[in-house]
Amino acid sequence: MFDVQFITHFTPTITYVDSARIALEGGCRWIQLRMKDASEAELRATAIDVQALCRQYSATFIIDDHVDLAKQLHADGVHLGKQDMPIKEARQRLGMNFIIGGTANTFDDLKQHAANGADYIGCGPFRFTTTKQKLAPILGLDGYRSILTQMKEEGLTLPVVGIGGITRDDIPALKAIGLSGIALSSGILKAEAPVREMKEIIRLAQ
Ligand code: TZP
Ligand code: MG
Repeated sequence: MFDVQFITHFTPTITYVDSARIALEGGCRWIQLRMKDASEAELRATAIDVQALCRQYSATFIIDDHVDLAKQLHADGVHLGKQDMPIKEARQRLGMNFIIGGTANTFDDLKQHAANGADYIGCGPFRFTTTKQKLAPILGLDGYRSILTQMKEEGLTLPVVGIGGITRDDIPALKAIGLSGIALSSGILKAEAPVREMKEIIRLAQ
């Protein structure tokens, strides 16, 4: 199974909750609530609504950055970047019953996250995207091949999800090189028919 994670992102036309609903209606079963620059109150209220939706669809619900909120709400997990709470500390706070994802831009990042107890890695960027600021160097397929080869050499087996500028057309190649899945945002939010786009992505991921 090739996993598909939908990551929310601010748009002037689709609310965070509606975007999660779109992804779920399109068959996605893994939502990451990412709300850069939102107030604590807005984040919390949205998280409660998105979590309820995810429960309706039996989907996994994880929150970007906010470990304590994830714990309070009994979310399924968190996703942490290199500037966020260290994964080791998050694991201490959350215990083993939460999913902890970590962002890696290099094999060294990945290795460190694995040693610190990450459950999966979001690895990228695959290509340029405006969804994230201060983007790390582009990996492309060759970057992933190199990271996946080094993982094999060192016996690391945790799931690696590709991220950054991924569209439906990339799925066959990303599957073929051995990634565990993809995480995407604008590929859905900027699509003409977002639910249909997610359906197509889920179909290609099967
Ligand atoms: N990190 C790199 S890209 C990204 C994050 C969190 C968001 C998803 O990007 P895209 O290009 O909109 O799918
Ligand atoms: Mg972060």
